[in-house]
Amino acid sequence: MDLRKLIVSAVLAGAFVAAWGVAAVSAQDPVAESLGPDRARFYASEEARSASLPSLSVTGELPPATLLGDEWTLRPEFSRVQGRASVRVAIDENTSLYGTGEVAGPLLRNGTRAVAWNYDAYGWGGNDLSLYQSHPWVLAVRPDGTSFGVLADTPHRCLIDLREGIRFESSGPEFPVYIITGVDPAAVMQGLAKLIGTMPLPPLWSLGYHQCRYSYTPDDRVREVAGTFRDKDIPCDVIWLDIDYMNANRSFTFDPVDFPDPRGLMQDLHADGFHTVAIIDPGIKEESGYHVYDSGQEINAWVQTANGAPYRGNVWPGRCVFPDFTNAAVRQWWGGLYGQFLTLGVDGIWNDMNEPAVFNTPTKTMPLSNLHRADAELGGPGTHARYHNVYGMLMARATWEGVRAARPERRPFVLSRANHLGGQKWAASWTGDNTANWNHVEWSISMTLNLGLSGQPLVGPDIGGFVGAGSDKMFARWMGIGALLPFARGHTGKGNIDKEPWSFGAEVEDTCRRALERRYRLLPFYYTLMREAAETGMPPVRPVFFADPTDAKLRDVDHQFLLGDDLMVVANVNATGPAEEFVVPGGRWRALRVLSGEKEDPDLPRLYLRGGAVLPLGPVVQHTGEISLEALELIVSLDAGGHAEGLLYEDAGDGYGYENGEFRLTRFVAELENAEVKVTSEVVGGQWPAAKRQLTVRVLFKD
Ligand code: NBV
Repeated sequence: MDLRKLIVSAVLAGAFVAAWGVAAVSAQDPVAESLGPDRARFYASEEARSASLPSLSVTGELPPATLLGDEWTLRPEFSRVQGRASVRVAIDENTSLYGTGEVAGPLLRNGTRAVAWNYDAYGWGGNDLSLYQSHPWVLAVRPDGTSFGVLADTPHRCLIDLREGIRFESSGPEFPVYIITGVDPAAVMQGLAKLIGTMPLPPLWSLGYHQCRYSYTPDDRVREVAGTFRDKDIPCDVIWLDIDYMNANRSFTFDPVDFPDPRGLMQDLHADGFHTVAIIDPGIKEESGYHVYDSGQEINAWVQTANGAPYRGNVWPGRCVFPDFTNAAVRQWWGGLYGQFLTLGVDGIWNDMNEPAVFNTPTKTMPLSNLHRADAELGGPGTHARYHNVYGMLMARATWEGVRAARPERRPFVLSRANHLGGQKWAASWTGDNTANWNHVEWSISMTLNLGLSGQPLVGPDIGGFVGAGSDKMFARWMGIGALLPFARGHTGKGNIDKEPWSFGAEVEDTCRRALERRYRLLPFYYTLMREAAETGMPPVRPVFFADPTDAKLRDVDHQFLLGDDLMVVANVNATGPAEEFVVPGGRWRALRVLSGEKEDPDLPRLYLRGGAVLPLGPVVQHTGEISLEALELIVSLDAGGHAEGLLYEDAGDGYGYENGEFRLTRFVAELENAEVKVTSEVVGGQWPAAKRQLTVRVLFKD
């Protein structure tokens, strides 16, 4: 049914209906549309609806809207606050709020404010309202566990005020609001994924450990760091090249003196089982003769000032112009630049400074009056005020699409500092320039969780801290935690002390080795969770309240998290230990010591396996290229009924064969029968033949 017609006829019928004592519908009344039993969309008015531009976040296919029935009780109240568009959704008492993207501080967001505005927040702390990414989205969990989510569909600067209910206030035009309801938070997360899409399945190597610093240079230092991992038997998959590999900070170039033979370097690294990720910044040096500037100039690729001239701002290379990623031809050109670059053997791409950050301006970005020549599908030409928050996301999109086109047989891996709600389709995230202190160790967990609850599953912090030195203990404990988060990368800033796993002496080195061996043993499980995230939008790392959304004591737990549904991590987030008190969700949770090495290491998080779970573990390897699941260990933790089950997803680890059935999804079931535990396996998905392998089964008996 055409909703517009329906509303018009309702307006015409208004006077008549009013005579019967029912409110008349006018063009100024809010519009409420149903998009199925658990989704609704609201506009401030019919006028606001017809003026609304295409969504930059909601890209999923939606059914035709129908009129929302009275049974739908969650209704946003639209108003204007000091001239700005504001929307409030009331919450019942004891409703817990989460999400809101990349926010510092505790997991539970009730009583907080954040401003969705991508910002170069170097050295950020707990009082910063805007970090690098923007996710105008809130997940609400009621005391009985039923849940809903509210999405403010605006790319404009937007306050998210959770001091009294849920309120969004934007300096842009009126915006639509989506509300998703669900029986529990997981159902809402899956509903969100239907609106904003999911992360594509990442290559397996990107789930290994990554080592970075600003910067490893010259090339021999890169080789030395890589070689030390192998010499010391510390697992690692990826070495990163930060900006000093470039020729005077020019994106898509290598320094001819410090990196004279990039192809040779990548070959050596590959031969040793490493992948490399190289940084690419959006600020392009304004310099004729530089191939990126020249080719961009030919298509007039740059964001413009209000007068239509190319906008110039200073970043690392000096005076720069900035590609206008809102324009398809520009994205195509930018994507094309990777063709040549990747032939050098670079495996993944890191997009930095794409808020976009600009030096020497009070706002640290470009003027809001700058002009973008955006595609009609994105809303057409508009100011930087509209496109600021999606600049990084669209850069990541151009990168992802370019890398995919250049190497269609492999899965792109892109990391982006700036991003926006829905941007998980094109890039993974890290939490920017954090600081080596214990707050930041703890926030590594809450931020990863809240980004996961905002649609971004592949996230982690700079393990060890970008700013400041920190202590030995802090580094060891941070590695213990970071090794269990989805994106595991050690990184630190220029001039800072060394922060490789061996930089803090033998004891810390041992802890780091154990932490990373754990991660690698868990990779079969982690990869299975990543595939679930790609399919359904469920984050691989979940708050503990997901284990029982009705349990009030699980709602504000900051130093624990779940991997999938089955593995609970209890972390050490301060200098003293072992881990402070922790909460245990209902059911059985058994200590999992097999992943701790011969002796319990108090600096590593403790692990607990849910009763009812079968956990697949691989062997210790030095990098993902060594993984062969011929030897697989199953850890069985039976529930009270003597039953347990678990899933294992396997495929080639890269490429797209899995889209044509070249994968295997196996369900393992364990049953206690007459004092014997019987384990069976069944292939439940994919056309890869069942593997012949050596299975070791361990049953955890102690409660
Ligand atoms: O490229 C240098 C750094 C990078 O290491 C860091 O991770 C980014 O967040 N980059 C910021 C620019 C300079 C920061 C001081």
